[in-house]
Amino acid sequence: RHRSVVIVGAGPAGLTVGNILRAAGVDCLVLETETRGFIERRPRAGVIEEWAVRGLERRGLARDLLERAEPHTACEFRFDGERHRFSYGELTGGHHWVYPQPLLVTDLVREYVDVRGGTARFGVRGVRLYGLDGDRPSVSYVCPDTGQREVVTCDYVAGCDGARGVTRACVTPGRVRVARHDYGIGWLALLAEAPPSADCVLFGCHPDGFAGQMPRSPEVTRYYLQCPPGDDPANWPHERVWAELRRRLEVAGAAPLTEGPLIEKRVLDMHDYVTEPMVSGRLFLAGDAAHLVAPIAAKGLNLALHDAFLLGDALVARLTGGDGGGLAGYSAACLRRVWDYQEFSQWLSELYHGTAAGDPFRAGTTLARLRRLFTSPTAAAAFAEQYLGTAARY
Ligand code: RFL
Repeated sequence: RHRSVVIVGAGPAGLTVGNILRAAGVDCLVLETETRGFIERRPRAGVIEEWAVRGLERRGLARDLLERAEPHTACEFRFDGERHRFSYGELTGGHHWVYPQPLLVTDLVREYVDVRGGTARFGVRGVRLYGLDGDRPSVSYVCPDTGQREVVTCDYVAGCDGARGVTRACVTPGRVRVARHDYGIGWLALLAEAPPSADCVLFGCHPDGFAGQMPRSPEVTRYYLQCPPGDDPANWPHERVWAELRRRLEVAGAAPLTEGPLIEKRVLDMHDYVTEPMVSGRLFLAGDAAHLVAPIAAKGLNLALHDAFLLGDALVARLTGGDGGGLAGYSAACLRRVWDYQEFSQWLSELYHGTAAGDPFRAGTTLARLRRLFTSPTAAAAFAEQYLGTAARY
């Protein structure tokens, strides 16, 4: 069997590429290790930038999102025992959208499979890629129903299988460089079955460690607590989590935190990588498969969508009009935004974690950086631009 494009991974990147291809009548196959039910419920990101929502909308993929997502126009820093509201909406007229990733994935799968008639195989095992340097690569996988290995030839492979996928390892050795950065910091990522404690994102920059709150829905709220990397979530029973969140987030004049049962508790080690170029022969990497950005600045999903728009459009131009310019420029066009967001995440990491580094000098410079956001309009404008992802033309 032959397909124009085989897409490995049904996350936001893979499903967006699939939808763009199907809208142009390009035949493709999506291969996913998990079940459809599982990916529709997997909790992760929730903050989507305005340009990304407009990109989805232009491709007919934002109908439900625009009906149900909440625009957010402010965040609040809490440090030195005080709250400091940062109204980036007032400053720039811009906003973020809060829309939980499982809802976005549910919309994208429905549109791809049920509306645009795309083919997807869920629950596959053992995906392998062959012949990527030739003009007829192939992909094989073990089909869950039969246990048989199936082989599909194709023109292009889209590697959209996330940070733990297999496609990144299939690049031709020596032609691709992976740049890595390790923050040496862990975050305990929590989902609480409780309404948000404040109407906006909270960043607690405390000498005992960072704590954050991100509203997800009226019923569910995400919290983060800085912890040692590799820490065991079992070290964080309910009482300890809420005591630590209160210590790091509660300040004078703010309502107490709204507690609730913790429905997710996992430790994320803060690290980044960037694969350069994001292309090897006929394999094009997109999203977390190509680059991981620690969730410090909530940028990963946005970068995945940016790649997917460029890759989907470039594949359509190549396969329907013979124009290979988009594919030739794909990696460089993605990487400009990737490096910009990586740099912002690194800058923001110091803002979040610097006061807890155990170094009075870093604590001093971090507090100066925090105060500058509220005393210098230029510093505030620069932060707002990067936070919203509107900083540069890429
Ligand atoms: P995904 O979403 O990981 O999807 C990859 C898909 O590939 C499948 N897969 C395979 N399929 C076939 N064969 C294989 N060998 C396979 N191996 C894996 C997987 O099952 C999966 O379905 O990657 P994609 O599409 O690149 O999307 C990236 C985003 O999911 C990710 O960047 C964000 O979730 C990061 N992130 C956040 N990003 C934001 O922009 N804003 C946020 O607020 C935000 N919060 C977060 C986050 C990530 C988190 N975690 C869990 C790392 C919060 C958390 C806790």
